[in-house]
Amino acid sequence: MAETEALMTMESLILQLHDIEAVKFGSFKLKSGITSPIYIDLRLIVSYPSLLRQISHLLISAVSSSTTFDLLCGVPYTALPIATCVSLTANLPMLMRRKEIKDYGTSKAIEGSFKPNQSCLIVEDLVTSGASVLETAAQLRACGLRVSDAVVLIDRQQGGRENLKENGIELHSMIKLSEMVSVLKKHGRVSEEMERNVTAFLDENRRVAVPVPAEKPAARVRGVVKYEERAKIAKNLTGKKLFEVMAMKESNLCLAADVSTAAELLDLADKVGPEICMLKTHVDILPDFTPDFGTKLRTIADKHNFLIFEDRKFADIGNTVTMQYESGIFKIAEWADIVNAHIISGPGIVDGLKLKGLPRGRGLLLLAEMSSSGNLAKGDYTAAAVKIAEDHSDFVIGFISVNPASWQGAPINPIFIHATPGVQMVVGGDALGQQYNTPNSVICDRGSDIIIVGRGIIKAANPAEAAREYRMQGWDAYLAKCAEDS
Ligand code: 5BU
Repeated sequence: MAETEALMTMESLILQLHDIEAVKFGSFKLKSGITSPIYIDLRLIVSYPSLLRQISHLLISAVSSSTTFDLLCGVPYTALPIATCVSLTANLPMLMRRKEIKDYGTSKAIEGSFKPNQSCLIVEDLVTSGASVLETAAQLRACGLRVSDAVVLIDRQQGGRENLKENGIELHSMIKLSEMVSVLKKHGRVSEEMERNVTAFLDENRRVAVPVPAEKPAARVRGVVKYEERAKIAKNLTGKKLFEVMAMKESNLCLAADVSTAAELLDLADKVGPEICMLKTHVDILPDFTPDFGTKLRTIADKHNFLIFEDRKFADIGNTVTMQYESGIFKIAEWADIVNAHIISGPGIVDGLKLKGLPRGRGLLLLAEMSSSGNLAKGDYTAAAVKIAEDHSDFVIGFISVNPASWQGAPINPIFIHATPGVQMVVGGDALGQQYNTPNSVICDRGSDIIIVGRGIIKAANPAEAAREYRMQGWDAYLAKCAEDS
């Protein structure tokens, strides 16, 4: 297409969007929280097939000249019809991303047929900060797909391009907001004053940060102490080491290695090892457990520098747990750096575990909250866990918690670490009561330190790649929390 012809097409498209009232002027609060004098609602285009066709032709021409892709995926929901048209016109197979994970059926976040390592183009209608594109990219990457490009009809020129670039994605945009307004001005659709307003607005809002997810629990975290500082004040050797490993590996990711055999677990530990600060086991689910399991896992943990956490959830009286911890088939105390315990039986359980664990330099996490729906660990129960931890801070290294930022009473003591299960890239749950929050929500809004991820990683086509994505999201959230607090 000649350049003038392309410009005319663009102008005509902008005017048509204005005709159908997909572009509005006034005062609008955007998803990112900022107030804008211009609002664009592309959901309307589904009612105008010829416009939809023009848009998809334009999007294809923008990318097909430079790179080729194996697949495309629209960002839900407005871009889905656009992506479908692009897929049909370009004969490029399409994937669909779910925003919510179903708790029945296959629970897949990405629907469609694909193979790991295929390249996938993201199709979006409008980009402000780029947050929605990044969410979709994270899901695709977690499935082992390569994502390097996103094509968008309208770029609001508010940092989306830069935010995406920082995440390895090049943005191809058809229409920039400033161009759109000048075309509308040229054709007498907006006043000179409105054009000035929009230009001033753009100047003031060049970089909109990627927002935190919409669901916001009680309180934002204040008084962030960096992991390396907390390593210095932690009283327990294992707690200290955990903070050090996190700072050194830039990882606050714990893998919940709930696979079906010990052989599989050891293989997974070696593959995902570089990405994690801690690996969590349920040793009693492994049918091929042998006494050398601990030594083998320790070798891998030492190779990749992560800690081993057996999620044993001790719950009995002090005397019984000493035996459960040290003896039996599993001899947990011999190989697990960290174990956890319910406080239902009272502080004696900590005394019992400490008796066997402290001489070996081990650490204990107390279950102050749980991730499953309807659980009873809240209020006074959570407060009692904090009190027991304070009384045993030589052995207790922290908590299993879900929303420590909302805990009433004293601020969170930075010597204690918070590890949170129930983490996936999207909010949702499973059919048996598990509830998921995103890494960003867990670290930034809920005030936790470690994301514990199981099925989000082990069910991914490429677990190592998925772990890398979770590590980056968890770490970015931590950096954002530190930056916000400074
Ligand atoms: P998932 O696949 O990411 O849902 O796995 C979560 C893991 O964390 C799994 O091993 C649970 O046993 C563990 N877990 C949990 O999900 N919720 C809790 O409150 C506690 C542990 Br404590």
